[in-house]
Amino acid sequence: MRERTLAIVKPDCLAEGHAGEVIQAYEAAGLRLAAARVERMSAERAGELYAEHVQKPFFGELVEYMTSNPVLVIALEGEDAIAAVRAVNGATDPAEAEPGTLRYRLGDSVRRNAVHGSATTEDARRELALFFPELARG
Ligand code: 3AN
Repeated sequence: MRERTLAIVKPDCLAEGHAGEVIQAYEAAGLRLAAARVERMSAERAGELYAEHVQKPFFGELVEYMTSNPVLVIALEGEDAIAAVRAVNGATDPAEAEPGTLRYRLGDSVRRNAVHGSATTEDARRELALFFPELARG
């Protein structure tokens, strides 16, 4: 099914100059960019992005990290885009990520894991609406 999803190049990954490598990996997986923007997230927006984790002990440090420097927010589209991005990203913990995945190559730890990708159809819709409201429909 053709889908849209949201990916984010996290602050340290963007600052270290890996944005091109991330985009190349998504394009090599058959996805195409629908929109992209560099932005410094507000704490409010980071809190909305990670609303499902609000009760977790790491929530505060997660918001602090995601707002520490600009990120690259990317809307991607293509066949099964949600699963495709997550496959390219790899496991949440880089130590458990398959060789060749972005988190294996670029992630430092479960907290600093290089990239974000929407987890479900519902999350993709909600996250696209947060960053690219013009794409959220369809
Ligand atoms: P994913 O991003 O693979 O969907 P989630 O939704 O479980 O993974 O986690 C969202 C973000 O929260 C992760 N990308 C990571 O930055 C952070 N995170 C997840 N688990 C932990 C943890 N145990 N300690 C610190 N940060 C975490």
